[in-house]
Amino acid sequence: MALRDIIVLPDKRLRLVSEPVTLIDDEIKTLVADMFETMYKAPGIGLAAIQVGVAKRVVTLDVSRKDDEKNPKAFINPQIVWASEDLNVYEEGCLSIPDIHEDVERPEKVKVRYLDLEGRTREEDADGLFATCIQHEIDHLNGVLFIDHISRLKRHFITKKFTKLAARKATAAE
Ligand code: GNR
Ligand code: NI
Repeated sequence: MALRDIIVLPDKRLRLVSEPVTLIDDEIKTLVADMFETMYKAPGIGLAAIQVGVAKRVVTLDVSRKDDEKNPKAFINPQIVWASEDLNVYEEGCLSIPDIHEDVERPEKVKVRYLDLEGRTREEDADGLFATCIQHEIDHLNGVLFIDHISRLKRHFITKKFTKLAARKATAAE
């Protein structure tokens, strides 16, 4: 297992549409193990493979509370097959957009279809933080970020902040 670097805005790879996994081989299993390690270390409650620079439809997630037992879940090729009409607002953050938190409205409940690590098709009902997080992660697989769900004005200033930050870091490195 190994920690991987998490890419941050304005890295253009965050806008890629990730490719479906066709074979769950050792490379995918290593990727999943590395993603769990990277996610727990961050710490984060979810991670999409593109956040470690791999454009494959792989997600890790653990929304268990701090004092409870760990509940690591891996989703290969996840898709939302049903979403409730009722919506929920949750203050979201993203490891690829550090230190920014904004309210996002999404369906309150969803049904997710995915492959487990043995390649079996599974379905799971999600609500609460789990529903919010899995939708946030599936967005990543489609090149969508939570700031795409907030006002244009806020998104504009957040994008600008990270573009400036990257320019400053590039200059400092010279
Ligand atoms: O760690 C994370 N917390 C979080 C909080 C509210 C809604 C979504 C998330 S996901 C985020 C980790 C991350 O960036 N996953 O892509
Ligand atoms: Ni994220």
